[in-house]
Amino acid sequence: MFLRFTGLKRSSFTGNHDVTKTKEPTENTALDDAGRRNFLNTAAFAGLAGASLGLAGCQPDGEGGATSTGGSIDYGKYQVHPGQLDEYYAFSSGGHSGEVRIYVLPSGRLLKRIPVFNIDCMTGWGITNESKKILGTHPDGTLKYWTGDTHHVHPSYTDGTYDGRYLFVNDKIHGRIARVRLDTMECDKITELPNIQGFHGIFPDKCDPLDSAVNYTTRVFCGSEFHTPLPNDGRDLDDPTRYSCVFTCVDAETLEPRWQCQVDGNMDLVATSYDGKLVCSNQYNTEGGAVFADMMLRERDACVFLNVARIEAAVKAGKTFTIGDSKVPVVDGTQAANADPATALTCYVPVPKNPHGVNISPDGRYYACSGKLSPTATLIAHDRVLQWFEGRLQDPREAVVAEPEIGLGPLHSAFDNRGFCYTTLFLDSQIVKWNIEAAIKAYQGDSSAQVVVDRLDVHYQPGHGFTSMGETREADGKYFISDNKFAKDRFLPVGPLHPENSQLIDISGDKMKLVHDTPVWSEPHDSIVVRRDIIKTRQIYNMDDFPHAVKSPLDCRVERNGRKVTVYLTSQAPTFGLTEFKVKRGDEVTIILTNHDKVEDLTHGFAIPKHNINFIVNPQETKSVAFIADKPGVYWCYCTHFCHALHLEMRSRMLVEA
Ligand code: K7E
Ligand code: CUA
Ligand code: CA
Repeated sequence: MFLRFTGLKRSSFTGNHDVTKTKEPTENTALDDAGRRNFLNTAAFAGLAGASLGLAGCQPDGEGGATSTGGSIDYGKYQVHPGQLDEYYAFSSGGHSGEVRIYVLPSGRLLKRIPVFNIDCMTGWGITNESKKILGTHPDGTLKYWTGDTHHVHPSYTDGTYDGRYLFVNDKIHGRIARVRLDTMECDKITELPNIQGFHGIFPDKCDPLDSAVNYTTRVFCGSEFHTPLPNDGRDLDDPTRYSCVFTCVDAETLEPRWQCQVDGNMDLVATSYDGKLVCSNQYNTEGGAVFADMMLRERDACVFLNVARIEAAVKAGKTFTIGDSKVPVVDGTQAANADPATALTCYVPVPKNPHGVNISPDGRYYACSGKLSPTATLIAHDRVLQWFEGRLQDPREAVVAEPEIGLGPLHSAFDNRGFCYTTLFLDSQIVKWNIEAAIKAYQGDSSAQVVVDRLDVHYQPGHGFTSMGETREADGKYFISDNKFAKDRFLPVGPLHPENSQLIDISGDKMKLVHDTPVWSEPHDSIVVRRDIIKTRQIYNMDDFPHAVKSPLDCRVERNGRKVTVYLTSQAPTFGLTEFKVKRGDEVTIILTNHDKVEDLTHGFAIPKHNINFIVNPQETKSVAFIADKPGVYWCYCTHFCHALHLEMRSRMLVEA
């Protein structure tokens, strides 16, 4: 995440934010748009937070296009009536909750939370043996990590659009990548990446640059934000000039790293091209600063592009090294080693100060890199980056084809299917809609080009913004979501911790229309909006997919092997296969539970008081738990998931002998 500008926009928070009203003028309106930009363009960046505070109330209507106010909106047309289904899934990262969420649009209803890097006592994630194995344990069976920080979710692609197979998600804290199966909406693999810290941007490739027949995701690219000593084993602690970062390519099937590429600077967000040839990441800390003031020294940072085919050729040719104990081959993508375009693995395109976010347009032609500390977005042409690698450009900066001024604090951009880009403006608390071709013309000197065509106030301080199907070739230009970091007065107060505000905006017309606010709890960073027909889920599991399934209620039993006791159990509403089972104090107990119900939606739970056991089994699913029965007594194992009229009666007894 970017810097939190504490105290920001306090004056505007006190205004009236009813969508039907325009913003109220505040004390700063005297400072016009141009003056404001110059102010931010001066060298006074060390005082950025203070400067922003001073600008807080400035609410210009912007050049080109007055601020949309909502106008008269037929809210009824976005309603999803009882019994009706929504049009889109939104898969959302859960930030430092460590989970992934599924909500649906246009209603904004939350359907599911998918535990990934966190522990969840409803599903038993982090409690069952199966989930612990995916999460990773120490030799004694305890979890290695039980915290996570998910920022970006991106599904697998075929032919430049979502194929409904997988969702990939990052863990910024511990540098892990996870995969969620989209048929069950459950995490099935997690890998901890070597040699990195602060794994932030993640993006699957959209086809294979080496094999034109492979038009689906086979790699997932992972950027690391924090530079560290390599290897990070205690050396060079006090010398940040020796810290570095590597970019990781992970195999989408095995989820194992294929290669890494060392780069100068850091990596923030990641975007991949539609032809598989390039992957890029915006860099806000090309300075290699260790404190925030040092990270803002340069007027320009960069967007680094990796040439995937060249890197994989170098890996194949063994032009690699390794770092510490890691066996993952690493190539040298630093600027010094890649000055010659004819052989370069990487291309560093200069972009203004501390960019945040990079996204590719659905036609595959442009990358939009947001300015964050510059009021601009930088448009980089895909074919021109390729031309640099062919030696046809003098300077990587020539790959930039537009750099419109769009407003203050641009963070993330999304696209429709009509040539418009929508960028979140964190400091302005607005979404700005701008025309890509007009921006290119304006950059070429056409002063009549109308770049910014609309602005919409959002509430407040948007981070990510994303459009329906906008990260695919099938962008449909219907909806934009503004994920706002502050909600302040938009919902009933719930104490000092506020929810965030996910705002649904209709972008199908000339003017953006704010449709509704949906509260989301801390703290999604990014989401993707997927057409519902792409997602095909299972209704029940297949018992044969579980090697340890207890195939028949007649197989229910207790087996003892020394101190190890295994309890084989089934569930079928409203009973468990054993009404009681006996163990001895100190036994290492494993319970294997197979749900024999075949009815869709018939999930059972299994909880054991005083033993921290709590999990669910869905229809035809098998799960197991292991624990020490260390307290003599009677323990009612009960069904936690309301399943039947006799749900409360659905129990078994664990009898622990002294
Ligand atoms: Cu919050 Cu995508 Cu991690 Cu920007 S990042 S907001
Ligand atoms: Cu089974 Cu409730
Ligand atoms: Ca910088």
